[in-house]
Amino acid sequence: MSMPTDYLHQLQSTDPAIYSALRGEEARQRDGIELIPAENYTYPEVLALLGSVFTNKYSEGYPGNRYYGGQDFTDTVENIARERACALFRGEHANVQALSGSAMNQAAYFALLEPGDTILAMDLSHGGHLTHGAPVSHMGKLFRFIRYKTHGERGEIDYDELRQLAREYEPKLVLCGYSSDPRDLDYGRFKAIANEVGALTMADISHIGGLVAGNVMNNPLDAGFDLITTTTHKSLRGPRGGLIVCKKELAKQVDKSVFPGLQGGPHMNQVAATATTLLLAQRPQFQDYSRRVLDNAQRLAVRLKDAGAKLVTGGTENHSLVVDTVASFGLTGKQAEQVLDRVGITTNKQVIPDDPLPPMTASGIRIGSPAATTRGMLGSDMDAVAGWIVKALRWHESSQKLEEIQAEVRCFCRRFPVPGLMEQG
Ligand code: DSN
Repeated sequence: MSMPTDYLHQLQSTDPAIYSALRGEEARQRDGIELIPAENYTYPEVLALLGSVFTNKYSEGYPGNRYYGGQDFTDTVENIARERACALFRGEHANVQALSGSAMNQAAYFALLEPGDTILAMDLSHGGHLTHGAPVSHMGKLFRFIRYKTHGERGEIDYDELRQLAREYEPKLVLCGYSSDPRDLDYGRFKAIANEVGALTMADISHIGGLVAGNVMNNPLDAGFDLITTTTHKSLRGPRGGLIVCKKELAKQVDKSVFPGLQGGPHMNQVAATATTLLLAQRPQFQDYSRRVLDNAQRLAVRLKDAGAKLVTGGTENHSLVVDTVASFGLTGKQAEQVLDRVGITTNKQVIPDDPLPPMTASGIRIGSPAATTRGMLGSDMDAVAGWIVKALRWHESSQKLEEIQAEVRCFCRRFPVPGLMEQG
């Protein structure tokens, strides 16, 4: 299946500047290795639905109870998406309308809390997300966040410290989940601590949503969590968007919080694409894919460590890893990201725990395996990728070396088609 080509030809004559940028982005995605852990290559079916006539439709409200007419088909797709989300994550109720991750988390907080309430959440530099209470985010201003950190070489959560914080601050919500932490979490222990102080439990599994759906990582709902949030475009491979899955008793307040509390009309092209993503995530092939994502991340971690790189947390239990580039190569995260961009390997600068450098410079880079795995790369391919990363960062002052590596990367990428691209180069 390919993108609707007639639309694209029309675009070429209507808006050549945007058409040419689109072609440029296609080539960038095709000719380089995508290692940002939050990114992926979605399915051709999802690209088709995102570009479909569902984008024309306003659907404020929920199936069977909308503010506008003409909802036969939108109701069908939203009901299917909700049912599939519940089945996949073993939840009782799902809201599939959040426009993306930040909106999803904001809606979840306002479903459960009043402004000023206390939330126990992970510190940003230890892997938490902006919406988990970073002082620069609106959420950080509206709620009182108490932050826990990771500890030791393995970067683990100290659950005794967490319990002490919970007893001292009596949060109304215990929040776990991360955007940059290579470890799995013990949701049972989070839940037990929350129970002790009468707090609700929420897990933001945005990064690992696909890995939980693929049953290769723990599911917080199995441990009795009240609510999970996940974006749909990361390890889950779907469209940009957010899902909230929760207990039945929270259904009404969650739905009211998303609409009309926070958003207006949902993007029904995105909801339709989410429905198809959730169907595809139920297949055994998706479980195999999820397992390969973990295997590839571990292989990358081992090879980078063998080559002398220092990994924050020393390794990985999920799809991602963080390299301390200052300690390993004498480069800031920003410099390392730029060097790797030059050879066609895309990563992102990343703060490390209690980083002395600001986020736009950072002491590390974040690397992840979901996108490369989607293209069909396996363990031996990860050996080559790790080799190029280390060579480029070591020889960053040699333009000739960087050009050689870029040529090798480009040639390597031709073996791995990008799903949904019309021209594979
Ligand atoms: N931007 C996403 C990430 O990179 O983790 C989360 O907001």
